[in-house]
Amino acid sequence: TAGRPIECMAMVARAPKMPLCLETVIVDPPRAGEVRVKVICNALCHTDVYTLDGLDPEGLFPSILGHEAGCIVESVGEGVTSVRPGDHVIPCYTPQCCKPSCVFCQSPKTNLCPEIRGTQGRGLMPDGTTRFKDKDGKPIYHFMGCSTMCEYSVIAEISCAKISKDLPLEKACLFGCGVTTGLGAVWNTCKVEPNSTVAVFGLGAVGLAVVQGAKMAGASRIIGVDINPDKFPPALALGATDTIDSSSLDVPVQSHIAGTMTQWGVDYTFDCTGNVHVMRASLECAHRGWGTSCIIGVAASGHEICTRPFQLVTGRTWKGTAFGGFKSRRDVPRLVQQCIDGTLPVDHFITHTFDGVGCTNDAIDALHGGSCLRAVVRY
Ligand code: NAD
Ligand code: AHE
Ligand code: ZN
Repeated sequence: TAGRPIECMAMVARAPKMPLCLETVIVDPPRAGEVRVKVICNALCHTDVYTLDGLDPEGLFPSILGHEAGCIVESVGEGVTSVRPGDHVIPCYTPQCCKPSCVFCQSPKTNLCPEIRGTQGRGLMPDGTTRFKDKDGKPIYHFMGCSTMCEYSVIAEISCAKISKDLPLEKACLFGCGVTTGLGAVWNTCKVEPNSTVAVFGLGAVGLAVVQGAKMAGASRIIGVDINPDKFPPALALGATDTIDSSSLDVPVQSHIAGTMTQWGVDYTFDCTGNVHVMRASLECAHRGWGTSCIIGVAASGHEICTRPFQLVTGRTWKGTAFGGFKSRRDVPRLVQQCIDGTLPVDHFITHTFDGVGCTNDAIDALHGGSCLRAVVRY
């Protein structure tokens, strides 16, 4: 197939708030610096649903969503040297160009390589064109530089993390977004120290990865907050010491944590909901004098955060993270290796599996159902 267009099945997001459409699409061969991959499985992240719901200011239609996948390289474009056909790769929406001239890749302080961010946000490959078209020849947009709700996709070489073949792609795909993000928020963005106290708002896959990462970092108290008590058993199993159903409180959850459960708040807090009111609560229960609150959740278009500046004057820090601060091509292979070695179990995140790209709407229903962490669709 190398060098030729591939006809295959994809779930196309035709319009906001509409179910995905199972369609035959044409996937063009990779151009210079690009890689065409066979998608073996794709896990659904809340951000896919958020974009499909029309909440992403960068959302485009028609597009092929999906960004948490396990893939095998099918063919490579001119000049590609870091991967070859047959390699197992995780597409990463945060690329890593590694150029000496990239001040972001050269800095240990960030993972936010901007090399292809402009075209990625416009649903295009780095040369400004798309590799997907429908049966009528009409272009379909890319999404987050990944577009993995398709049997084949084309991604930039700098977005491809090459991983060991020893971890089944069904598990490895989790490192494409949510699990990596939650762990990295704790380890890289906040650098949670042993004996720290932590609160986690939203106990989906991202929040539970924060719980798992905090436990591994040696946190002494981990408070899990959700409005769905079904999320408490997995949180407790991963190391949460307390759980709060914030919908059943008669005081603001920040006063309950900083006031009732603790005197001054907790050392680190994480928003894993995308709700700006929760982000405020999360900041306001960070410890007076030194508490840090990290925003992980993605807020809907037009929503903004607010708090009294006094919250910052009195020593709290508000920060955020993308992909947990991990440098994708360097760090994803390391996380996969930790999983193979048994020091980073991830099986508990896979609560649902489906067979066939056409089942992606079932995965969306599962995520809406409330008991789902990650639904993995095997193609
Ligand atoms: P999810 O839908 O599986 O989990 C969200 C959880 O938040 C659910 O358990 C839900 O019950 C809970 N929740 C909702 N409203 C709440 C409230 N008011 N108070 C407390 N809990 C509440 O989603 P996910 O896949 O775990 O993703 C979580 C968030 O992180 C999403 O906003 C997603 O877009 C974002 N995200 C960001 C990054 C990043 O790099 N920054 C990466 C992955 C995901
Ligand atoms: N496109 C949106 C925001 C979406 C967003 O913030 N995405 C996160 C990743 S969510 C993964 O599930 C992110 O890392 N953003 C950094 C980036 O460069 O996209 C908007 O508001 O325009
Ligand atoms: Zn995601």
